Amino acid sequence: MKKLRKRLYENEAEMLGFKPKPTEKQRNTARYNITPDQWKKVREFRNEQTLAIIGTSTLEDSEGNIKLKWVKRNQDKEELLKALNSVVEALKEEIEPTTPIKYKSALNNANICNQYTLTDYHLGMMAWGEESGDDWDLKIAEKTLINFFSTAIQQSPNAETAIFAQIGDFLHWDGLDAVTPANKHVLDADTRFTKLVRVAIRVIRKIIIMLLEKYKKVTVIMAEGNHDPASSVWLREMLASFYENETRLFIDTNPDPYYCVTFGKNCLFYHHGHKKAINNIDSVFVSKYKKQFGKSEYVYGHTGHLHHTKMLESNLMTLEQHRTLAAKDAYASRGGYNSGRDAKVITYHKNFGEVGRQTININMIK
Ligand SMILES: [Mn+2]
Repeated sequence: MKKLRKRLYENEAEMLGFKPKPTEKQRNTARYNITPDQWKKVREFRNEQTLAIIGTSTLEDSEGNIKLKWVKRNQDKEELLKALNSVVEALKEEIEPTTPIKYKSALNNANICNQYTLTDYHLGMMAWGEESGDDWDLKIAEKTLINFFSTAIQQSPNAETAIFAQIGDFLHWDGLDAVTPANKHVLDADTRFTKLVRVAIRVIRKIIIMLLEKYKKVTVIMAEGNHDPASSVWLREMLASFYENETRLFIDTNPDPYYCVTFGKNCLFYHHGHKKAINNIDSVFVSKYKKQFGKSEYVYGHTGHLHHTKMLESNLMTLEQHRTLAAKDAYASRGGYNSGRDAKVITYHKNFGEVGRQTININMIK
């Protein structure tokens, strides 16, 4: 039989029939090889003793041999011990083993969708750190965006579905001249348009591969912004035909700058914010997507454009204006627009709406 090595007090050793050690020191540190049954006996003995014994006295002869031993017991404590034991017994009778906990399939991954929210990335913009706080150029922007997606994909919960919501101004400028399309304001650019187009295509393709590796189904919104009304068109169309055979990927090619994705009971809207601001956009979304809105229980609208966070809730939906990961250009810096830099992954549940979010700050991915 397997033996246990246990430290026993002198009286316990004696109880089991061992000869006590000759000296006080040896007795204090004595260890014995005992059977599990003997150990059980010792524990029972200890249980009985602990509460009730309040002290012991011994009478020794001139050679140190114990002649007499008194064990002082507390009558009340003995009674208490008995009472406690009966309570324990009663509790044991009343406790019924629980039935096994059922796995909630309503909380599994198929019911979750992660929205990678990216806006105003201003790829191709040039910012000089010394002047506006942080450097920004094509190289930095490409590296930062890949870092964002690898961090964000790693941090977001497992899910079957993802939305890549690019809400506009992905490209800083929109043609051979680096100017704003509407007012022809000259922009700080890095540098040649063909180079910008190449990097844009390359980085979006990399992101799509990363997303398809994690998700069974991916929807891509390439929203129009005021900086890239034409480039967002060719980006959407190019991606749609390039990935024609990728059945797990859906590229939204809607030419109207108001976009809608539904997921379970969620209705998700996107608009850059250049045509309609966050304060009165809810009715525009609803009027354009009455059917999708009517079937949904949780409704969210997402915008960008102004580079700073704003959240509000109307009677129709929750609205959120997002920050950007991009650095400030000289125009923003000189104008005193100093909002923080981050991007978010928002997690929606089919039945419960938004259930979580991951915020990736620029300093996590620099
Ligand atoms: Mn904008």
